[in-house]
Amino acid sequence: MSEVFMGIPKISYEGRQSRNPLAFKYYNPSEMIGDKSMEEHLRFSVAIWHTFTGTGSDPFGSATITRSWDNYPDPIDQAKARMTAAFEFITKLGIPYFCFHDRDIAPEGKTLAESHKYLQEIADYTKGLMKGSPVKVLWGTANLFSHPRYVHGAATSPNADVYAHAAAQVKKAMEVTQQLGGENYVFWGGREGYETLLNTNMELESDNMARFLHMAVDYAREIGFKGQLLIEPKPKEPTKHQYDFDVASVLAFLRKYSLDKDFKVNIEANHATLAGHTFNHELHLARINGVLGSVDANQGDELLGWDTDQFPTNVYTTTLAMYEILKNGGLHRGGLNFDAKVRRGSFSELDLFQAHIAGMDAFAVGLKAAFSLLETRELEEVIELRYSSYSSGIGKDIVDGKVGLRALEQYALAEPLIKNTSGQQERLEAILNQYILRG
Ligand code: XLS
Ligand code: NI
Ligand code: NI
Repeated sequence: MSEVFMGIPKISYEGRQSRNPLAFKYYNPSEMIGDKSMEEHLRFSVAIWHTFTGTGSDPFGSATITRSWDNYPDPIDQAKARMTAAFEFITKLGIPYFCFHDRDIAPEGKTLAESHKYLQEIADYTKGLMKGSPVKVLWGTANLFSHPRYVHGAATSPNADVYAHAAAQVKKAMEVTQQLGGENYVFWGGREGYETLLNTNMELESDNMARFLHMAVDYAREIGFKGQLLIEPKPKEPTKHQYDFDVASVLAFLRKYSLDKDFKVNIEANHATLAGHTFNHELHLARINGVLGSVDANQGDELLGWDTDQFPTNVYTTTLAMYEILKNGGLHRGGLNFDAKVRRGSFSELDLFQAHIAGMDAFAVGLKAAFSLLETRELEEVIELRYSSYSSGIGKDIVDGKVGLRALEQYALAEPLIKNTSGQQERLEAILNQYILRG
């Protein structure tokens, strides 16, 4: 195979003074941060769909992006060329993982059997590329939203035939993910939601979704798939109201249907902001509930209300995200998947490299700042002190479950001196800036 990204060398670390657009300024894979290297902490991944199938089209205009690997009349040849290009790209960036949907890597056939056959052929081809390559699969998933059959959803479709088709697609995608050694399998509820309650049986849809996920858990066990199963919350888009709205809704769903032992969440920054939360709010909530599994590393635009899927360059956000991830003891089997697309105007292949470099550098800055913050415990100490009234006296009795309303009333009737202290938000924000800026 001839080189696709001609003239682009393996990207290396040159340090913050570098002006080389094709070098890392902060991401130094082998640099030790505590007892792990940056590479081990960050576990980056390339999203095949955005980076290798994105065309830049939007509701107002057609494609602005043509890729050199898209020039094949035969869709199977094209799929192979795309995967070959992806491996060169991922290797040149020194990224350890990639993520895929079944339909990004292989074309849909005229029948389900044909689709399965195509997917298997590309999976076998990919397996060949993986031999002797350090590139691995972070997660696989099934695209249950693009084809018109999924117009009313997949696992929440009112049409049982569609449900069955979706189940067959998940079965095959899971098998392929396993064959490629995927470390996780993701369920993002593409069109699992509703447009209007006037035509929707939400209770049945929700029960059916749970049945679907139980079948997936059973099948994963049956074939010995050891990867972590993940649900990716998103509040809206494409449907008006997506069922997996945010981490809190997903937790309630998992607990209601006894799926909480089998699933964790894959948190996407832009989905958090669409839900009216910060990225670190969603990571934090997942962490304290033991379900922080993986991350779709992107960012939205504060002025736009949709999933812009931009590359993450905001170091303030990456620092707060890495703070949660470090407190979680890392992402374990998960990683930081760039579910991000270059802007429509950034149509060159060079832009693809620069976008990933920008995202990797932003997370490297975030990692270092967050690590130092945790090492000095400046924020941790403030928080501990703020809640210290629960370490002794009446507070400890509350925490230990020793008192009820009667005992608390008695305590309060004695009118102990109530003395609140400042929350010091501005000082804490300034401290955070100090850690980011000394990078
Ligand atoms: C779309 C989602 C999607 C999932 C994978 O908004 O982010 O890309 O990550 O199906
Ligand atoms: Ni995503
Ligand atoms: Ni998204």
